[in-house]
Order: sequence, then structure tokens, then C-alpha cells
Amino acid sequence: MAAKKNTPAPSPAALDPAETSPVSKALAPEQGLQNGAFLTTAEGLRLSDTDHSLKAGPRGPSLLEDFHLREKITHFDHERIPERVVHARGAAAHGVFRAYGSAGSVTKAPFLAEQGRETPVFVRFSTALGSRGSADTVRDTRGFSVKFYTAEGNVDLVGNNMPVFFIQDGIKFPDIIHAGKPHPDREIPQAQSAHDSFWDFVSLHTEATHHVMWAMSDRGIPRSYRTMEGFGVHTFRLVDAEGATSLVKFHWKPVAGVHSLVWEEAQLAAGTDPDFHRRDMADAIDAGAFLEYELGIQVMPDSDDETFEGIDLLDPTKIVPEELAPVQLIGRLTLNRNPDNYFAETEQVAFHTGHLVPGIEVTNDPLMQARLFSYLDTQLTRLGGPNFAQLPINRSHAPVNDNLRDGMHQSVIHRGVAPYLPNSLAGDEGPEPATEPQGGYVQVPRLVHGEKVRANPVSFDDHFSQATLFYASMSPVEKLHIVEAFTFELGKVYEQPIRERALGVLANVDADLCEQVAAGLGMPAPVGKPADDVQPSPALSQISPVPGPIAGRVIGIVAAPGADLAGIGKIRKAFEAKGAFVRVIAPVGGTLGKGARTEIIERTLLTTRSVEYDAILIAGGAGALADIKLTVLLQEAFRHAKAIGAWGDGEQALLTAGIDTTAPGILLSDGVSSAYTKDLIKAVGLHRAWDRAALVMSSAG
Ligand code: HDD
Repeated sequence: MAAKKNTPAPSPAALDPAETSPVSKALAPEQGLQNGAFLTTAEGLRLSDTDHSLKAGPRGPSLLEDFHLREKITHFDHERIPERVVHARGAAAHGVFRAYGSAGSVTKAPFLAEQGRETPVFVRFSTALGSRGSADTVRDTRGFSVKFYTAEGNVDLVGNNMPVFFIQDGIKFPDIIHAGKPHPDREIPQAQSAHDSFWDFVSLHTEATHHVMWAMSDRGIPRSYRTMEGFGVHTFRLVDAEGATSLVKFHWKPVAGVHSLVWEEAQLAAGTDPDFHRRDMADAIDAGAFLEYELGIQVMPDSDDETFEGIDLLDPTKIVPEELAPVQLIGRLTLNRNPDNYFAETEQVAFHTGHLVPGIEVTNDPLMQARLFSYLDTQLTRLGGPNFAQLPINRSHAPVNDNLRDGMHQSVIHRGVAPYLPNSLAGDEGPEPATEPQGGYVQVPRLVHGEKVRANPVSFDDHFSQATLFYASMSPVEKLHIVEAFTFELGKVYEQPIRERALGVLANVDADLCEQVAAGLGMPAPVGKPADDVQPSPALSQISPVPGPIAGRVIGIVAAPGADLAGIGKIRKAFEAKGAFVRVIAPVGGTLGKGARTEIIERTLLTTRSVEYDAILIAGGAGALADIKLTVLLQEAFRHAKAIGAWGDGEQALLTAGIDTTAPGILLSDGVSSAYTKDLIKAVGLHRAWDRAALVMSSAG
């Protein structure tokens, strides 16, 4: 309700009691705060001036009695909270998850099992290593955390965009993170794995090898959150309505397909637009081009030894190839609303791998077991105490009656005198434990036995075979990217023994990979013993010969006064109908044309860079353009194997910029016909002109 002027703020006593209870809806309007017409203190006192401190005369010292100065500055001094110890850099969106109903045979969790059931979600994407202000496009593992506000309580699926992890046991998490974070003496490099301590650790600690392969592949530099897969990584145990169990791995499949940047693009974007992924998601959601993913499960029998086809399901450095256990789709996630406030929502959201509901259970994966401790613990420092579940973004949508009391930042006025069980004083108002049929969480009984040891199962000793499998499953272009990524990263390592050891690890993955990286470093290639019996998994390759959807992609059209605005209009219409964006680029800002034919110039050659676009076109009538910045724009797009097009005299501008117009992925036409727009859409749907990529790759990196 809009606030009326001259209406005093309501007193706390006048507020609806539901608003002071955690039972109230998550994200309920904030208890009468921030809705008055006048600027006030935190206590609601109307202020007459917020620009001048109270002084002894206009030239005199400030007075201690200035309550407003002290409150304003004190609050400001305490605005920051500790950033997340990992995954500090992130961006999030609200959305909805709709279950297909197909999971009903394996889980009783209604948000997965019931056909058509809609569950509100909040999803935070992140990089793992960088600080809160670091760049989005660095080479790193991306976090993919989903909070489902289910009617049975919150469920958090805290995953990554890679299906395996660096370590098999959570006790080593501080080690891998200390090695990956900036060096403690100079605090450099920021948000990079290309430095000595990272490669020191992963070359000594070979169980990281499989994850390192993923990080050095195109997966380490996604094009956008929209085109990124997500994985629950661990094996979970699902429980059906009869109590039968299965072992399951979760996958998020992006509807837009999986697509990545190339390394030079990622580096450029980190400088020209450090918010590249964050901006892309927020702009797309604002424009109605929502991000969509399907949730899938690989279902494996819950066998006594918890293995499947010889793969230890408790080892988080192993995948189950999709060819062995197909991913069955069980629901769709749509991200359709941007947060209103970054701090209140994206920064304060707290995920925890232990947030589950009946129908989903954890397994004995030792990485998962440690996480079950860490995620609760870390919020105590980060969010300043144990009451973070009361923050609006973390509140359950299920009724809460928890007997947890007091503590820092308690915001609920609890009633009653008996916050304990059993009691005889609470009467009907007191909470009671629920039976299983009433929705109580009851773990499936499982026998636990064994000697108390600090040890791993023997199966955890295989550190290389799936790294070999991953490399063997890549297309030639993807292999080249991996070679160049290793050569770049190890090229940034100062200590020769670390490089030598890292090459020794690669020799156990693939001889050819090791030789190429060694050649790039100018070092001899060691000989290893890579597995020679791996079965490639085609599902691991990102490159598809079939064009995918183009929603959220960005097409730049270079124009100038006199350009074919009707042609631009046709291309805009065709691309926008598919959820893509068209931006007009011209030498100077303003507009082109007039009336219904007006095109707003959104970028000039000075304010743009090639990384913003998935394809660049030169409009007919703009062929005379000759500008060194246009040359750079086009040559970068060419090197990055993006679709480039021109119609009418536009080809002339390509030739002026030194573009080989006979190369693959260059689309020329006399004018804008529907066949031409179709060809352009197809080229963008293929992500890149991969035939050209092979020609330019050594310079594209
Ligand atoms: Fe973790 C944050 C993902 C292992 C300890 N982790 C964090 C986030 C993601 C992951 C996506 C960001 C959450 C957010 O957006 O707020 N982490 C993973 C995955 C792992 C993993 C996929 C392995 C499969 N993590 C892992 C281990 C430990 C942690 C083994 C500790 C033993 N992770 C944390 C943490 C963080 C965190 C310290 C920092 C901030 C937070 O939890 O809320 O508790």
C-alpha cells in the first residue's frame, strides 16, 4: 500500500502478530519499515536535514549530541559482513520449479514426485575462488545452488557446474582452498588458478586430476549461467513411498544448451565488463527471456557395496557416464524474477547441504559428510549468529515451530513459557514431534559398522582413469582448448619442479595431451601409464551439430547514417521472436532514422567490445565504415569463431577490416530475406563456426 503523507509510521504494537512470527510467509513486507513518506531515523523520528552535521557555528566543530550523524555513520561503518569463505562472488534469481511427476517412482518428496507441483526457488550462481568484487568470467568452477521453498521445508541442492570435485574427503577442503586462493603474502593473483600454490597442490594431490580436467576445459569459462549445466556431484539416496531406496545423481540440463566462452573472450570480458554473467542474467530476466533448466536424475540400484558398473558411488571424483545410466528428466526450473536487493537476498541467502525433506537422504560420501557440518557452521560467522533462518530470504514456507530461542539478531517475539520438550505447560500451542505418516523426517535404517580408521576405500585410489575418459570424450576443438588452458596455466607457474610434476600427472591422463602441453612450455614430456581401456562418453562433449535455441543471445548490428533500417528491423523481429537481443552499434550515439523506422544506437564503437555479442552483422549501407575500433571488433569476433554477416555493401566494411569473407561462418547476402535471417539464426544456434575455430585456434586461445 502506498504510504500517505502525514501518516505516522505504525507502532510495533499495531502490527499484525503474524508479521512478528517466523510462521509468516517468507519475504513478507518488512513489518512497516521503509514505507513512510519522510526521511526518518531508525527509530522513526522525522529528520529535517541529512546534509549538514550539527556544529558549533557554521565553521565550528561537530557536536557529540548529533544523534543523526552518529547513527548514520555508525550504521554505515557496519554495512559489510564477511564475504563467503568460498563462492564469495555470486548472482541470484527467483523462480519456480515444476515437477513432471516422473520421479514419483523413486522418491516420496512431493516437490519432485507430484506431477505439476510448483515450488518457489531461489538460485545463486557463483565462482568458487574469487572475492566478492572479482570478475565473473575467470577460469573457475561455478556454483549452482538451488533453494527449494517446499511445503515440507526448505531443500538446498548446493551443486557446481562440474560433476566431480577436487577432493574425496571434506577434511581436505581447507587445503585445496588455501592452495587456490591468492598467495597469502601479496594476496595475488585474484580469482585465478594459474599460480604456483594451486598447481603445487593439485600435482601432489592427484585425486584432483579429474576435476582439473573439467576446470581446464570449456566448462571452466561458461558463456552465461543460462548455458551452464549443474550437478549435485554427490550420490544421494532417494526413498519412495514404500520405503524402497535408490542411489541417485542430480543434473541440471540447460534448455539453451551448454555453451562456453573462448579463453581470450573470457580474459577480455573480465576487464571490459567484470559483471558479464551477472548483467547477462539480470538483463535477460528483465526482458522476459527467462533462464530455464530441466532437472534430471541418474538412478542406480542401492546395492550393498554402493557401486555401479564398477564405479564407486561414494567417490565424488567419479561420474557415472550418461551412456551407462541415462539422465531421466523430472522437472523444469524457470528463473523469472530478479532480486529486489542484492544484500538482503543474494548476500544473505544461506544454503546448507543438510536441508532435505522426507524422500531424500544423504550418503556416506566423506565429502558430503563434512559439508553437512560446514554449511551450518560458516553462517554463524558470516551472518552473525544462529538466527539466520529468520532472514526473509532463508525463511521456510512451511510452518516453523522450532523451540530454538534467543541468540544474536533474534527477530521473533516468541510466546509461551515452555520452549522445551516434553512439557506440560504449553497445552495445545506447543509443538510435538511428527510421526512418519505426519511428515516427520525418519532416516531409512541402515547398518553402520566398521573399525574406527582414518582411511579411504581402495577404490578411491584410482585418480586417473576418468580424467582419461573425459579427455577421450572431447571433440578436437575442445581438446585443443584443454591443451591451451594447461599450457597457459602452467606457463604462469614460476617453480620448475611444479611444472614438471604437473606434466607427470598429465602423462598419466593422455600422452598426446602431455606432449602438446610440454611442447608449449618448452619442456620434455614425461612418459606415464594412461588407462588404455576407457570407453568415451559422447555426452561429455559440449559441441553439437544440431543448432540449439538462441534465447538470451546477443546480436550486434553495425550501422551508420544511411544504413538499411528496414533490414535491421526484419532481423530484429526474427531474433526477438526467439528471445534473442539485437543491439545497434554505430560510430556515434543517438538514433538512426525517424518515426516507426527509428533505431536507437545502444553502443558506439567506443563503448562496445566484441565479447558482448554472439554474432556481429554489418548492415547494408554501412559498408563505407573504416575505423580501427571496428577492425578490432570484427577481428576479435572472427578469431572467436562467431558468426559474422553482412548484407548489401556491408561486405565492404568486412574487407576493409581484413576479414576473409570466404571463411566458414561468414554469411553474406544482397539484402535481408527470410532465408538469410534463418541462416543467421541457425549460425547463432550452433554457438560458433567450429570449422573456422580450428583455423584460428592457436591465436584464439
Ligand atoms: Fe561448498 C559454499 C558447492 C564442497 C564448504 N559450496 C558453497 C557454494 C557452493 C558450493 C555452490 C556457494 C553457496 C552459496 O551460493 O551461498 N562445495 C560445493 C560443492 C562441493 C563443495 C559442489 C563438493 C561437491 N564446500 C565443500 C566442502 C566444504 C564446503 C567439502 C567443507 C568441508 N562451501 C563450504 C562453505 C561455504 C560453501 C565454507 C561458503 C559459504 C557457505 O558455505 O555458505 O561452508
